[in-house]
Amino acid sequence: MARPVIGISTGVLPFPYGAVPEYPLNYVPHDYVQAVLAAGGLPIALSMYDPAIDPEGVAAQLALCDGLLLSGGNADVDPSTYDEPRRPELGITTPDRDAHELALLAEARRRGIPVLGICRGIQVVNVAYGGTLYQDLPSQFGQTQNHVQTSHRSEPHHEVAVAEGSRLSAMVGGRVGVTSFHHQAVKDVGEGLAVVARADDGLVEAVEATDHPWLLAVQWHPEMSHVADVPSHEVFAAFVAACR
Ligand SMILES: [Mn+2]
Repeated sequence: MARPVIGISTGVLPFPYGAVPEYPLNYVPHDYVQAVLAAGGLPIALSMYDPAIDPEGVAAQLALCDGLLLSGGNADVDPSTYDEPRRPELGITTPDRDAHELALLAEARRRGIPVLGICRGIQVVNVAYGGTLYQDLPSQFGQTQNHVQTSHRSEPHHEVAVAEGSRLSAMVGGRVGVTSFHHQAVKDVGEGLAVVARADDGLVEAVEATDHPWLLAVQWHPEMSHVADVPSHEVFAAFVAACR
């Protein structure tokens, strides 16, 4: 059976490239590629660009895909996307990437194809549904639970409680350990999204859409832990199965 094609959103990262300092690369963390392959999908990178250059190009990119994976990344979501002023603790932002991912998500919703959002992916999903974000958890939410682990990325760091009867609970069960590498998170939940997992400090860690056939977004990184951690693999397996 042919593998469903999974379009992965991309970012831009200044990288030392040979003798060239800060050479901007359009990148996908390789963990996503490997996790999609391990789950039976065929990954393709969706090069980010300012959709204003070619508004119809975003739909043409997504026309190649059976599902959309909104990936995590180095840059924060720009607060202009949810009409809030920047706080000093905000990190770097990439407005072209925000616009590209919001346009990809709008097209995926129009087509009704499965969407998996990861880390900044859940933040993009929430903004698209009219929600807001914590720009910086330590200064705005507190640190009862540390959400930036120093242990290896493949090791789950904190637990989340998963809503009974949710799609996510069929993949990972009622309580599961997750990785955590974020200083932003969902604040006000967008209309049309159901919270399906929270950390013990109350922070939103996963949402599902109520107006879309298959849309799950998680604040953690199942792609980082998918090799040894069965629940992480199950998230990708369920997503790729939905894309068939
Ligand atoms: Mn977390």
